[in-house]
Amino acid sequence: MSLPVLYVGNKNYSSWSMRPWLVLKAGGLGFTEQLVRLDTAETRASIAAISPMNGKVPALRLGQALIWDSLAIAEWAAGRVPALWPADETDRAMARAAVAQMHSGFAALRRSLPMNLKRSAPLANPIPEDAAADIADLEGLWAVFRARFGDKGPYLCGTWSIADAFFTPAATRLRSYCVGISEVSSSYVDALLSRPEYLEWQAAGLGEPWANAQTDTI
Ligand SMILES: N[C@@H](CCC(=O)N[C@@H](CS)C(=O)NCC(=O)O)C(=O)O
Repeated sequence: MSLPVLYVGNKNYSSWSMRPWLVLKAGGLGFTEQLVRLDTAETRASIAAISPMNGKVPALRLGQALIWDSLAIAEWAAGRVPALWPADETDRAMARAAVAQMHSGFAALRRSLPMNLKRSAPLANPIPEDAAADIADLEGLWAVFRARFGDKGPYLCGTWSIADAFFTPAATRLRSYCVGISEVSSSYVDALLSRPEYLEWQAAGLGEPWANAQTDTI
């Protein structure tokens, strides 16, 4: 069978695309990728042709089948490479809870501080209250995990897992918008953003010529 195809959005801006891409890379799973440009007049039609279920990227094509959600793609990868989740049953359930929270929550953080790898400046206005509350929750979550797993390594549950893939775009936001964070959060952000897989994604994102005026000027 031919290699899976991962459809992703612009690497500078598409946080949901980055997550499964990091998981597939970290799991050593072979895939080809196809970039669909976001925010153009053709985007809607291009994505609908690829992923009609939700009209969004990422999506993973497996022969005749399509997986159209970042977490489902990560779970498919973990079916092949179980080490993408922590080995211990309780640790794994905790990691899944953290991923579920990231996948369904932190909406204000995502809305007010959109991913933009090229940015290195605070928001023009103070961080809105709801986004600041999300950042406090995020830091609280990270602190609990780092206190519990700190002796096992620098990632959320010690060794790198799908949970780290899900928090990497959040880490880029804290860095891009120069958000003041705790020492614990800061070391975790550094660990995530110095991974070779992330650096490969970042280099591609920084090299993209496309701009999103709305995101770039907040
Ligand atoms: N729940 C989806 C969210 C995917 C999503 O929102 N993708 C954005 C890009 S990051 C998208 O495709 N937007 C379509 C558009 O902007 O036209 C997932 O986890 O994969």
